[in-house]
Amino acid sequence: MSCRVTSSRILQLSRAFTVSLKPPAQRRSLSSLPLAIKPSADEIAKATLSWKNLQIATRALHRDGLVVLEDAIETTILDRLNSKMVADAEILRSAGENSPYNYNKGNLQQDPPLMKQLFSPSIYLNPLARQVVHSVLGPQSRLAFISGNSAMPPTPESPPQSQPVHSDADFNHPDCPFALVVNIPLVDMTPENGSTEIWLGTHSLSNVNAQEGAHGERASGRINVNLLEDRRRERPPSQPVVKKGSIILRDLRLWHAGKPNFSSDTRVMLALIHFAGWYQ
Ligand SMILES: O=C(O)CCC(=O)C(=O)O
Ligand SMILES: [Fe+2]
Repeated sequence: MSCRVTSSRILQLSRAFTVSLKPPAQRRSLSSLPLAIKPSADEIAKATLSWKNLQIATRALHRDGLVVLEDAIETTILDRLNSKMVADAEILRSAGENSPYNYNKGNLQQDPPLMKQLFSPSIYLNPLARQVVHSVLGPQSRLAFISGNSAMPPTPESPPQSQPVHSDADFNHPDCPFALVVNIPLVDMTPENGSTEIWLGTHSLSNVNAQEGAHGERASGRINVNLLEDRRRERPPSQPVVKKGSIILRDLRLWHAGKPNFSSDTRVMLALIHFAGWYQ
């Protein structure tokens, strides 16, 4: 049996490419806010994104380095985990200089407790997130890092407690998607409570030579300020509002920064890092 590429197939393919081959002038007007997908009731019931939404998510990750899936996790389980992690955060913070903080004491690196009562596959093995991860990183990608970031109040008005803009890929890495962070906020995230600042599209600019601070140092992966100013003119950063129940998928290379929490409640966000099967 022969396999023929028909002319209508060629037309379909060429249409698909026309969409992605935009001239640079059009690219400059891209939004600073992330693309958000709201799966339908049918997609949620079947625990499967439609091909259309999977395509939208995959393309957003390649173009922006980040995409949001809204209403993807039932919130009761998030609330229970949040109560425990907010209490744990206070204990971690009380260790002061010995607490596991990133850049500033108000930004804790905090692992979720892997207790049976607080475990849910919809968090750690979410089928919609896995579908997108597999689409971008390949089917044998693996979850290799389970942790979280807690933005702790109170924040002094001055100096502001922003993290330096950085890439979590603070080591030599391939120039293609090789790792995705699945971020799961346990509460609504807003600029008031320290929604992460994101610099869409910077994943493809990522290069360890443009960073300051070596891998393993507390303040590693900082992006050179001249590069930041150039990028700000082209596509400025944003601090999006992300509703509880959402899943954020972020290319590990993307520039971002933890921001001050001006609310009175700790903001916990899980960070589950997936690597391509072929990566090291
Ligand atoms: O907490 C956040 O919003 C981001 C924290 C972060 O990027 C980090 O600690 O590496
Ligand atoms: Fe980070």
